[in-house]
Amino acid sequence: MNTMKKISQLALGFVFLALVFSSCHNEKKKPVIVQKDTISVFVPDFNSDSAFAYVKKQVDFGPRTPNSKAQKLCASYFSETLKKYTSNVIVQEFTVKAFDGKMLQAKNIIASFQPEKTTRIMLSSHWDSRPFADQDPNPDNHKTPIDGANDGASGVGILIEIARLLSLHPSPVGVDIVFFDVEDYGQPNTNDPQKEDTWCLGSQYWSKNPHKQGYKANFGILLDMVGAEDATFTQEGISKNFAQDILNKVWRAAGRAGYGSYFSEQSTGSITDDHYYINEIAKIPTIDIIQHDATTQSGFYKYWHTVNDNISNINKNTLRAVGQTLLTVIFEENTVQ
Ligand code: AHN
Ligand code: ZN
Repeated sequence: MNTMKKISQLALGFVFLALVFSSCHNEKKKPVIVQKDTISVFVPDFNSDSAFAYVKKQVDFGPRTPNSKAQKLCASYFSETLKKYTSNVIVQEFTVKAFDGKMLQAKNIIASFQPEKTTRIMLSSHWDSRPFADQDPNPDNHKTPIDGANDGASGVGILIEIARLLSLHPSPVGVDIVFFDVEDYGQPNTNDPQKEDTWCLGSQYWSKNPHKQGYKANFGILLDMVGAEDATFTQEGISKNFAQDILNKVWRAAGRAGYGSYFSEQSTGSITDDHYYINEIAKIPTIDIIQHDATTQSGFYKYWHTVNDNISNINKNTLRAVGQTLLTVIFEENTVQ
């Protein structure tokens, strides 16, 4: 037996004993097999009431559309709230030109946990809401801004709850939480000639100008429309092309967390979402956890870009399924499953 092996087995024995002696608290510990020893890894409990309250708080500002007062107030709410959970909060301010020629003031918000750690996971979601309900069955609503309770606020609510938990329980790997602005001001699908790259302007900006020079994460997970009752998350095309191993990791974690029924092995079409630019430009392998609904024509959430994407259609069980899965990924990273 060589020296390296001896040291690693001793270290494992120590970890094992240390955890047995600390296991008298009623905290959740998941058994994980490492070589021949079973060790327990602490995974915090996701609080779905808390996450729901973070979703509602955003929606209560009104639609967070670019250049609106709600956008300003909600951005301040994010920095104030995240600063309670970490001292490393960066607000990236920029201006982008929309498909309609409008100049949009935008803010990406980044909260980092344990920035000194080199092994890092990046979690993201967009926080703006679409200024036009152009998929609403009633044409009178096509110019009405949406609440975006699911399309935007659900992912952000889950990530603020994770920020709260990371402030109480430091994770074994570093985590960066990124809220992208101006994802949802894309060109409507009309007969007009379609322009390129009109969606995801905030993530395009961040991918070309990361908040820290040379920023790297081992992998990324984007959340989009993660709050509807009985949602199914399928394996989306761009995620499969760039990061099949991360899909496997997250889908397995969902199973261990007890939420495998939300995560389907089915492969579905590619979606131009923030993760496309994170993969293509920033080169961080990133998946999109996004609801697929086989019963709608778009394949998206049934109230996607309609005035019914409001708080009454947000479900706490789905928020918990996604949140607890992410916590399992974060806290079991660097262990052998
Ligand atoms: C397109 O429709 C090209 N992308 C949809 C991305 C999206 C919009 N996600 C939420 N809202
Ligand atoms: Zn949208």
